[in-house]
Amino acid sequence: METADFEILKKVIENFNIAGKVLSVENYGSGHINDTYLVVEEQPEGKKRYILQRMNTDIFLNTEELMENITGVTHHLEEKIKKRGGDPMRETLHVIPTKDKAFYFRDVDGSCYRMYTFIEDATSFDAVKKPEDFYESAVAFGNFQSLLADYPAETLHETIPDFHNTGKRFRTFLKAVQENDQGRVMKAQQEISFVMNHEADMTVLTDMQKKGELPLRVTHNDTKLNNIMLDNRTGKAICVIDLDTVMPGLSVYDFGDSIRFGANTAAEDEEDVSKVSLDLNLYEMYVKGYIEGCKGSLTKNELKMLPMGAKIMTLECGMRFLTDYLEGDVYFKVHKKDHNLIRCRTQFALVADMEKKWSEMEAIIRKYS
Ligand code: ADP
Ligand code: GN1
Ligand code: MG
Repeated sequence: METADFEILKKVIENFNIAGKVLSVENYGSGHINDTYLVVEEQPEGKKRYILQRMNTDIFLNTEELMENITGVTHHLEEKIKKRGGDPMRETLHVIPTKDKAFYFRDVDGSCYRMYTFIEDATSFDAVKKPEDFYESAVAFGNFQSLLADYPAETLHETIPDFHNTGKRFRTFLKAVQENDQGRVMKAQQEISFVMNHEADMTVLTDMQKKGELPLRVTHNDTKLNNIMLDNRTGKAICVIDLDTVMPGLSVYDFGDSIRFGANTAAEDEEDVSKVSLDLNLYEMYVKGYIEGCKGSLTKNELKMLPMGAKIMTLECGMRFLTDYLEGDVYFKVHKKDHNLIRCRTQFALVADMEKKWSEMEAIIRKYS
């Protein structure tokens, strides 16, 4: 990190209600949305670590509402964790207020920052190392949904409207193709055709929701494996993080997004698509864990639509990467040339593989329902 950036961040940190002297600030994690930093501070009892985030205010337009959601949800979780005898300092995120008792700090240039206590002795994985870890993450995401089942959903702000409205995202995609602002359409012909061939899938879940066939619940909506922390010692998933998109949604979205990311035999940005496939063993582990974590709350229709959730979340995510590629990489962080196009290709290869394995995917759900 440049010295100038370090000095800016040090000044930012002075506004938060922490006591010691800042020793270091480093870029941290591999999220696509916020700028995340690891802060190390010297305190009388030793070194203490924090997470500092410059929130993405181009994506989350209302910081006040975003932080209201996060503090509301974390307080609710804290109470539940205390009641079951857990350790709320490790099992949920903790927002550190500013010296003015606000939940975030707005700098003179408009940048908005928040701080969390660092969850120690735990790791967030970018890929599944052991199948048991994936199972643990499933239990924890299912559990997260159960813990929020009595959260007053009407008090939650929609931090990104229509986040998983796949039909609306399809229309945005069509507009990006039509406008072809960056002249990239020619390079993405095959991927564009893939989306067009899947038009019929786009509204399947939202139509069922509208008809009352799938219930709205308080869901996480971004259930990537690296949005969960696993205890280094016990291997148990201890804390669900990245709560920016906790909003009313469908359980099949949460299930589906985890499968999209964690049950892929390749990384989200693998350049060799022949390495991409759905690992049915990991899929089965996740099905078992998620159904257990949801503690019998999933309806017949929800269970039946879990494979569709996996397919639609993967299709939607690929379409979002493709749209961002066509629009000039304005949404997701990119780290190399054509990064969003590469990511889109892995997602569509995974959709295609799911289609081949559809009957197995359905049979596994029946086994655990
Ligand atoms: P993004 O929205 O950009 O994905 P996240 O909130 O997921 O940002 O944070 C990025 C990464 O930072 C996470 O994947 C995790 O590794 C790490 N992280 C975030 N919050 C904490 C925390 N409280 N304790 C430890 N690590 C954290
Ligand atoms: C983003 O924030 P992060 O990196 O955990 C994105 C998700 C995508 C994911 C793809 C707020 O997740 O919706 O599925 O990238 N989050 C937002 O990896 O758009
Ligand atoms: Mg994240």
